[in-house]
Amino acid sequence: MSPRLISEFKPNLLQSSEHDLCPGCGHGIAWRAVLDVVAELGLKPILLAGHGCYTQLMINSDLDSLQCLHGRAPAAATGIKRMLPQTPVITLQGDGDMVSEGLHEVLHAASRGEKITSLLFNNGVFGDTGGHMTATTVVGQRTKTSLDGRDPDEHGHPIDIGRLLAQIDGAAYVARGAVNSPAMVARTKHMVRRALELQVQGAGFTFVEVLTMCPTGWFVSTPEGPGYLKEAMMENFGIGELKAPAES
Ligand SMILES: Cc1ncc(C[n+]2csc(CCOP(=O)(O)OP(=O)(O)O)c2C)c(N)n1
Ligand code: SF4
Ligand SMILES: [Mg+2]
Repeated sequence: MSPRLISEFKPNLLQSSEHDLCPGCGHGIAWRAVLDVVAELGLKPILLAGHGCYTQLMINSDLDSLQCLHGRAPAAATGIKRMLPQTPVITLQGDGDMVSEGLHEVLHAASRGEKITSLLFNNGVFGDTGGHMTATTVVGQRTKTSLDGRDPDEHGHPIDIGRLLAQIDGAAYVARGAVNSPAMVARTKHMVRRALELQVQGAGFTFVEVLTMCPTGWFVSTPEGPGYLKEAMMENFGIGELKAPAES
Protein backbone atom coordinates (compact mmCIF):
# COMPACT_ATOMS: atom_id res chain seq x y z
CA MET A 1 0.00 0.00 0.00
CA SER A 2 1.40 3.39 -0.88
CA PRO A 3 1.85 5.85 2.01
CA ARG A 4 -0.75 8.57 2.40
CA LEU A 5 -0.74 11.73 4.44
CA ILE A 6 -3.37 11.50 7.18
CA SER A 7 -2.70 14.92 8.72
CA GLU A 8 -0.38 17.84 8.23
CA PHE A 9 0.62 17.73 11.95
CA LYS A 10 1.38 21.41 11.67
CA PRO A 11 1.25 23.67 14.73
CA ASN A 12 -1.37 26.39 14.22
CA LEU A 13 1.25 29.10 14.64
CA LEU A 14 3.29 27.75 11.72
CA GLN A 15 2.02 29.24 8.46
CA SER A 16 3.31 26.51 6.14
CA SER A 17 4.74 23.00 6.38
CA GLU A 18 7.16 23.81 3.57
CA HIS A 19 10.78 24.33 4.57
CA ASP A 20 14.31 24.04 3.21
CA LEU A 21 15.87 22.31 6.22
CA CYS A 22 17.92 19.17 5.47
CA PRO A 23 16.32 15.75 6.06
CA GLY A 24 16.84 14.84 9.71
CA CYS A 25 17.43 18.41 10.88
CA GLY A 26 16.34 18.80 14.51
CA HIS A 27 15.44 22.49 14.33
CA GLY A 28 11.93 21.89 12.98
CA ILE A 29 11.12 19.48 15.82
CA ALA A 30 12.46 21.91 18.41
CA TRP A 31 10.53 24.86 16.97
CA ARG A 32 7.34 22.84 16.75
CA ALA A 33 7.70 22.00 20.46
CA VAL A 34 8.09 25.70 21.26
CA LEU A 35 5.10 26.75 19.13
CA ASP A 36 2.94 24.03 20.69
CA VAL A 37 3.73 25.33 24.19
CA VAL A 38 3.13 28.95 23.17
CA ALA A 39 -0.27 27.97 21.77
CA GLU A 40 -1.15 25.81 24.78
CA LEU A 41 -0.40 28.74 27.11
CA GLY A 42 -2.37 31.11 24.87
CA LEU A 43 0.54 33.54 24.62
CA LYS A 44 1.23 36.10 21.91
CA PRO A 45 4.97 36.59 22.29
CA ILE A 46 7.31 38.81 20.32
CA LEU A 47 10.18 36.82 18.84
CA LEU A 48 13.73 38.11 18.37
CA ALA A 49 15.92 35.74 16.38
CA GLY A 50 19.49 35.55 15.21
CA HIS A 51 20.86 34.19 11.93
CA GLY A 52 20.98 30.48 11.27
CA CYS A 53 19.14 27.61 9.68
CA TYR A 54 16.31 28.14 12.20
CA THR A 55 15.66 31.65 10.84
CA GLN A 56 13.36 30.29 8.12
CA LEU A 57 11.12 28.82 10.84
CA MET A 58 10.82 32.24 12.45
CA ILE A 59 9.87 33.87 9.15
CA ASN A 60 7.25 31.17 8.65
CA SER A 61 5.63 31.61 12.08
CA ASP A 62 2.56 33.67 12.88
CA LEU A 63 4.36 35.78 15.50
CA ASP A 64 5.54 39.38 15.54
CA SER A 65 9.26 38.96 15.03
CA LEU A 66 12.52 40.72 14.30
CA GLN A 67 15.79 39.31 13.04
CA CYS A 68 18.80 40.68 14.90
CA LEU A 69 22.50 40.91 14.19
CA HIS A 70 24.46 37.83 15.30
CA GLY A 71 24.28 37.47 19.07
CA ARG A 72 22.23 40.61 19.64
CA ALA A 73 18.78 39.09 20.14
CA PRO A 74 18.95 39.36 23.98
CA ALA A 75 19.85 43.06 23.69
CA ALA A 76 16.99 43.77 21.28
CA ALA A 77 14.68 41.73 23.50
CA THR A 78 15.71 43.82 26.49
CA GLY A 79 14.49 47.00 24.84
CA ILE A 80 11.20 45.47 23.71
CA LYS A 81 10.46 43.86 27.07
CA ARG A 82 11.17 47.08 28.93
CA MET A 83 8.82 48.98 26.62
CA LEU A 84 6.14 46.26 26.73
CA PRO A 85 6.55 44.58 30.14
CA GLN A 86 3.27 42.67 29.85
CA THR A 87 4.22 41.07 26.52
CA PRO A 88 6.04 37.73 26.56
CA VAL A 89 9.36 38.06 24.74
CA ILE A 90 11.30 35.12 23.32
CA THR A 91 14.74 35.05 21.74
CA LEU A 92 15.84 32.26 19.41
CA GLN A 93 19.53 31.75 18.63
CA GLY A 94 21.89 29.05 17.45
CA ASP A 95 25.14 28.07 19.16
CA GLY A 96 27.21 29.95 16.59
CA ASP A 97 25.03 33.02 16.99
CA MET A 98 24.78 32.97 20.78
CA VAL A 99 27.89 31.27 22.13
CA SER A 100 30.50 32.01 19.46
CA GLU A 101 29.59 35.40 18.02
CA GLY A 102 27.59 37.15 20.72
CA LEU A 103 28.29 35.47 24.05
CA HIS A 104 28.44 38.67 26.08
CA GLU A 105 24.89 39.68 25.13
CA VAL A 106 23.21 36.67 26.71
CA LEU A 107 25.46 36.82 29.79
CA HIS A 108 24.64 40.48 30.38
CA ALA A 109 20.92 39.98 29.78
CA ALA A 110 20.98 37.16 32.35
CA SER A 111 22.99 39.29 34.81
CA ARG A 112 20.50 42.12 34.48
CA GLY A 113 17.73 39.63 35.16
CA GLU A 114 15.85 40.65 32.03
CA LYS A 115 12.41 39.07 32.13
CA ILE A 116 12.73 37.34 28.77
CA THR A 117 13.00 33.71 27.66
CA SER A 118 16.12 32.91 25.65
CA LEU A 119 16.14 29.74 23.56
CA LEU A 120 19.30 28.17 22.18
CA PHE A 121 19.09 25.57 19.42
CA ASN A 122 22.49 23.96 19.87
CA ASN A 123 23.73 21.65 17.11
CA GLY A 124 27.43 22.24 17.73
CA VAL A 125 28.11 23.78 14.31
CA PHE A 126 27.58 26.91 12.26
CA GLY A 127 25.04 24.92 10.23
CA ASP A 128 23.80 27.66 7.91
CA THR A 129 27.23 28.64 6.63
CA GLY A 130 28.66 25.20 6.05
CA GLY A 131 29.23 23.42 9.35
CA HIS A 132 32.28 25.01 10.93
CA MET A 133 33.21 24.44 14.58
CA THR A 134 31.49 26.63 17.19
CA ALA A 135 32.17 27.33 20.85
CA THR A 136 29.90 24.40 21.79
CA THR A 137 31.40 21.78 19.45
CA VAL A 138 32.25 18.85 21.72
CA VAL A 139 35.75 17.40 22.02
CA GLY A 140 36.36 14.90 19.23
CA GLN A 141 33.52 16.22 17.05
CA ARG A 142 34.31 16.44 13.34
CA THR A 143 33.32 19.70 11.68
CA LYS A 144 34.39 21.43 8.48
CA THR A 145 37.09 23.24 10.47
CA SER A 146 38.04 20.33 12.73
CA LEU A 147 38.12 17.45 10.27
CA ASP A 148 40.06 15.20 12.66
CA GLY A 149 37.76 16.07 15.56
CA ARG A 150 37.89 18.96 18.02
CA ASP A 151 41.21 18.85 19.84
CA PRO A 152 41.29 20.94 23.06
CA ASP A 153 45.03 21.60 22.62
CA GLU A 154 44.46 23.13 19.21
CA HIS A 155 40.88 24.40 19.32
CA GLY A 156 40.21 24.97 23.01
CA HIS A 157 37.48 23.42 25.14
CA PRO A 158 33.75 23.72 24.45
CA ILE A 159 31.74 26.24 26.46
CA ASP A 160 28.90 24.80 28.53
CA ILE A 161 26.59 27.79 28.26
CA GLY A 162 23.92 26.28 30.50
CA ARG A 163 26.31 25.82 33.41
CA LEU A 164 27.68 29.32 32.85
CA LEU A 165 24.24 30.93 32.91
CA ALA A 166 23.08 28.91 35.91
CA GLN A 167 25.76 30.65 38.03
CA ILE A 168 24.38 34.10 37.25
CA ASP A 169 22.18 35.63 39.95
CA GLY A 170 19.71 37.22 37.52
CA ALA A 171 18.95 33.85 35.89
CA ALA A 172 15.76 32.39 37.36
CA TYR A 173 15.52 29.26 35.23
CA VAL A 174 18.11 27.37 33.19
CA ALA A 175 17.45 24.01 31.53
CA ARG A 176 18.80 21.82 28.77
CA GLY A 177 16.64 19.54 26.64
CA ALA A 178 17.00 17.73 23.32
CA VAL A 179 14.93 16.48 20.38
CA ASN A 180 16.51 13.11 19.64
CA SER A 181 13.50 11.08 20.82
CA PRO A 182 9.78 11.61 21.54
CA ALA A 183 10.45 11.32 25.28
CA MET A 184 13.12 14.01 25.09
CA VAL A 185 10.79 16.26 23.11
CA ALA A 186 8.14 15.88 25.84
CA ARG A 187 10.72 16.76 28.51
CA THR A 188 11.89 19.74 26.50
CA LYS A 189 8.33 21.00 26.13
CA HIS A 190 7.99 20.90 29.91
CA MET A 191 11.14 23.03 30.20
CA VAL A 192 9.90 25.58 27.66
CA ARG A 193 6.56 25.72 29.47
CA ARG A 194 8.22 26.37 32.83
CA ALA A 195 10.45 29.06 31.34
CA LEU A 196 7.50 30.89 29.77
CA GLU A 197 5.33 30.56 32.86
CA LEU A 198 8.15 31.99 34.99
CA GLN A 199 8.59 34.86 32.54
CA VAL A 200 4.88 35.66 32.80
CA GLN A 201 5.24 35.61 36.61
CA GLY A 202 8.14 38.09 36.31
CA ALA A 203 10.69 35.71 37.82
CA GLY A 204 13.75 36.93 35.89
CA PHE A 205 15.85 35.68 33.00
CA THR A 206 14.82 32.24 31.75
CA PHE A 207 16.80 30.02 29.42
CA VAL A 208 16.24 26.73 27.62
CA GLU A 209 18.93 25.12 25.51
CA VAL A 210 17.73 22.48 23.07
CA LEU A 211 20.26 20.05 21.60
CA THR A 212 19.22 19.51 17.97
CA MET A 213 20.42 17.26 15.16
CA CYS A 214 22.49 18.55 12.24
CA PRO A 215 23.35 15.38 10.29
CA THR A 216 24.72 17.46 7.41
CA GLY A 217 27.21 19.31 9.62
CA TRP A 218 28.10 16.18 11.58
CA PHE A 219 28.99 14.06 8.52
CA VAL A 220 26.49 11.39 9.58
CA SER A 221 23.52 9.92 7.75
CA THR A 222 20.01 11.15 8.56
CA PRO A 223 19.04 8.06 10.62
CA GLU A 224 22.30 8.29 12.61
CA GLY A 225 21.55 11.85 13.77
CA PRO A 226 19.58 11.12 16.97
CA GLY A 227 22.11 8.49 18.10
CA TYR A 228 25.02 10.84 17.45
CA LEU A 229 23.30 13.57 19.44
CA LYS A 230 22.86 11.18 22.38
CA GLU A 231 26.40 9.83 22.36
CA ALA A 232 28.33 12.98 21.50
CA MET A 233 26.30 15.86 22.91
CA MET A 234 24.07 14.49 25.68
CA GLU A 235 26.95 12.54 27.23
CA ASN A 236 29.03 15.72 27.37
CA PHE A 237 26.48 18.27 28.46
CA GLY A 238 23.78 16.30 30.26
CA ILE A 239 20.05 16.98 30.18
CA GLY A 240 17.78 18.53 32.79
CA GLU A 241 17.09 21.63 34.84
CA LEU A 242 20.30 23.31 35.96
CA LYS A 243 18.56 26.03 37.95
CA ALA A 244 14.91 26.25 38.87
CA PRO A 245 12.71 27.60 41.63
CA ALA A 246 10.81 24.96 43.58
CA GLU A 247 7.67 23.92 41.69
CA SER A 248 4.55 25.19 43.43
C1 LIG B 1 28.25 39.23 11.74
C2 LIG B 1 27.94 38.02 10.88
N1 LIG B 1 28.88 37.05 10.77
C3 LIG B 1 28.62 35.94 10.05
C4 LIG B 1 27.41 35.80 9.41
C5 LIG B 1 27.14 34.57 8.59
N2 LIG B 1 26.27 33.61 9.24
C6 LIG B 1 24.95 33.55 8.96
S1 LIG B 1 24.17 32.24 9.66
C7 LIG B 1 25.62 31.74 10.37
C8 LIG B 1 25.68 30.43 11.13
C9 LIG B 1 24.95 30.47 12.41
O1 LIG B 1 25.17 29.27 13.11
P1 LIG B 1 24.26 28.91 14.33
O2 LIG B 1 23.93 30.13 15.09
O3 LIG B 1 24.89 27.81 15.09
O4 LIG B 1 22.91 28.42 13.64
P2 LIG B 1 22.62 27.06 12.80
O5 LIG B 1 22.67 27.46 11.37
O6 LIG B 1 23.63 26.05 13.16
O7 LIG B 1 21.25 26.69 13.24
C10 LIG B 1 26.69 32.60 10.05
C11 LIG B 1 28.07 32.45 10.50
C12 LIG B 1 26.47 36.82 9.55
N3 LIG B 1 25.25 36.71 9.00
N4 LIG B 1 26.75 37.92 10.28
S1 SF4 C 1 22.77 22.34 7.84
FE1 SF4 C 1 22.22 21.32 9.77
S2 SF4 C 1 21.05 22.86 10.95
FE2 SF4 C 1 21.09 23.53 8.79
S3 SF4 C 1 19.20 22.70 7.87
FE3 SF4 C 1 20.85 21.21 7.47
S4 SF4 C 1 20.73 19.75 9.19
FE4 SF4 C 1 19.58 21.60 9.80
MG1 LIG D 1 24.42 25.80 15.17
